[in-house]
Amino acid sequence: MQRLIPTLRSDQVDLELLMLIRTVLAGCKEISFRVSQGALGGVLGSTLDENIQGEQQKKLDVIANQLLKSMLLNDTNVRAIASEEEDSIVAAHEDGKYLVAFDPLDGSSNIDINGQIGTIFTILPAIKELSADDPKQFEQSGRNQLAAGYVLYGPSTMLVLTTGSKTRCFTLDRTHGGFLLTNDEVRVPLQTQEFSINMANSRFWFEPTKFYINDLLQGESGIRKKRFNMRWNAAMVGDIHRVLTRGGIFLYPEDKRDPAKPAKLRLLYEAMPMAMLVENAGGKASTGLQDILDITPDGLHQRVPVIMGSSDEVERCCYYYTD
Ligand code: FBP
Repeated sequence: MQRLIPTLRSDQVDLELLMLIRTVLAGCKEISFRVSQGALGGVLGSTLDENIQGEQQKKLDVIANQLLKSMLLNDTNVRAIASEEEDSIVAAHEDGKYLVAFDPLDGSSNIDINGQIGTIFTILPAIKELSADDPKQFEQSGRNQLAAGYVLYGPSTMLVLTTGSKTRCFTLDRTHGGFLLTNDEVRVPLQTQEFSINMANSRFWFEPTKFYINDLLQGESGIRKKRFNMRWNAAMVGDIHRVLTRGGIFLYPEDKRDPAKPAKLRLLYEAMPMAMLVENAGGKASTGLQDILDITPDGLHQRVPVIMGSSDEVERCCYYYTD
């Protein structure tokens, strides 16, 4: 089986970018080990602290963030980093060519129940004219991403990665500690009969979401004339992995729960990298009104509504938001 580095070399990926991807993955391998230790490693449970999102931090959120942060700040290719667990931009090397934004531990609510969790990351070019500590470094649209990926800590540890062309899957071989290529070209089926949304929020949804989901739930007797099934992992990394593997549509729409924060998922280190992976696998990623990759973030922790997956189904869903 082909290893990660020769696979990326065959894509003529820039050597420095390749080395940086290796740094990110070295952190993820350590996180994978800590996750697999669970209670034995004392990594379960919460801290008493809250992050800038107002969320109580899990011990593993902090451990994963610290691991990735220290490895990336030591990599001379890095100009600056941004993380879900860091209030603001963290400067690294003034002459670093790259920026890295990441969600160190996605699906935090699954940690204590041994559920699927993961690390999501994106790599952008550093803006030469700006200093390393200028938050405007990350005000770049998703079309500027040089690489995007996630590592899923599940029964096996899997890496899903794109460096601009294909979306590929690799599996961590624990015997020699390296990622081996297990799917050379991920393709999301155009159509699907599987949707993914937190139904518990339905009374807070805006009309377009209510109408769209209601039409799915009507199944064969409704306008869709076919039955739809539902899945919800409560971890975007797990839900998107299922969508990339067998198709589907994943939604985290805006709702009325908190008018100050109508959307939940973060653009820079959740929606943007996932959108690049899905689009490069032939799927579609939208807010309902525009492609997620066309948005330029105006803040490190900006939130956006998310609809992504099988392109025919996402297109159909977007009609409900544009009409
Ligand atoms: P974090 O765990 O990184 O904060 O991510 C947010 C998230 O857990 C997503 O992974 C997931 O899709 C969503 O929140 C689950 O939300 P809910 O708790 O409303 O089901």
